[in-house]
Amino acid sequence: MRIERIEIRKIHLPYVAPFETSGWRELGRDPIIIRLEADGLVAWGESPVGTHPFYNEECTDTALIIQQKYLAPMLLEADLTGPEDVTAAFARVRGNKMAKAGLEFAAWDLFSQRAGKSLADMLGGTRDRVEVGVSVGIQPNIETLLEVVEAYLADGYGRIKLKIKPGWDIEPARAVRERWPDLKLQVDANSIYRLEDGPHLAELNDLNLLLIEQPLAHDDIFDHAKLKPMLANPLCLDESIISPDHARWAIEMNACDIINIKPGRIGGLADSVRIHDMAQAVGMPVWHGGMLETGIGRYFNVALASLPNFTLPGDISANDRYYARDIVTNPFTLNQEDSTLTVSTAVGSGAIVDEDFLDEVTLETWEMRGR
Ligand code: OSB
Ligand code: MG
Repeated sequence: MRIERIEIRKIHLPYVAPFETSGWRELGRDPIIIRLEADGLVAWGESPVGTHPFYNEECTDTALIIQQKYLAPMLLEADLTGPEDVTAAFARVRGNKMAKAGLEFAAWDLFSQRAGKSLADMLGGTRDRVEVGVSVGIQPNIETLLEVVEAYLADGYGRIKLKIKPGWDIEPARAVRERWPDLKLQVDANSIYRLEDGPHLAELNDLNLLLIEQPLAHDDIFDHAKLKPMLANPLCLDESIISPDHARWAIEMNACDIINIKPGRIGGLADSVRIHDMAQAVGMPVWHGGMLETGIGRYFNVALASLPNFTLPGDISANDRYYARDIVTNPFTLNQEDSTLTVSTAVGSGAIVDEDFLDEVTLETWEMRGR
């Protein structure tokens, strides 16, 4: 199949509340929304890039340039037999995984529509609901943190992740654990610590955490392997796992117990499924991370998380935890009885785009047509 037209938009959506990690604080997001036309079909995707290059090396404006100058022309040149061909079509471009992923997601939507199947079926999903939690940003003080966590628990979320950093790690985690002894609780450091901080991180050892996520550098695997024996809580990699090879290296080096899969960070769904399968084969659990996706990206997240080895709750909260108004007319709502989202059974990704609102939040639009 040939793609006939590619439309790329930079948008802005404000969060319902500021989001703060060990490395940045932001009030909203500027992701890239992709629209493809082919064979009389319209398909959508999202590059879940940050506005600034503080999580990984990409940001909205670099992703736009890479898409416009390289990826869109490559995609228009390709004769695709399936969505799996997109990764190969982009292989000459190094890195830039989130720029690639938005286009690859749209190709999955396109081919799912053409096959008359749901995206979850196309990917090999096996469950109709996926368990989810909330990623709670750094708060001004512990009293506020306990209130914020309590409100999410009252909403029906059954798993909480705390963002941590030096000066906001052991005490907040301990305070939440003491207040809710049975809560599914985990922490995420977003690469702020060094190997020398191992003994400090070991102070979390008695808190019965589901996992500790990416304590060391964003591009490190080696030091994580050295840190792991110091920690009683399972060690999970996020930032470092950017390809199936990186996952294999982490597994072979015994650098983690668990892998966080974000299809944006990995460059698409095809390689995310490969990592899922590789981890499953060695008995390593995976879970679905989040990049505060809009409603469009969220449909891809939920479909991917329906695969069998996603056995820990995902950072895939309901749309209203992020945005007062989202760019889809069918946002996800939380199933409060079991802290899940329901996997779409509609043909394609399932996202129904609110094109009027999308126009309102669009900052720039660019298009390219095939020959
Ligand atoms: O490290 O998991 C992360 C958001 C942006 C960048 C990195 C991360 C996050 C989150 C949010 O933790 C998860 C979500 O989308 O709810
Ligand atoms: Mg993380």
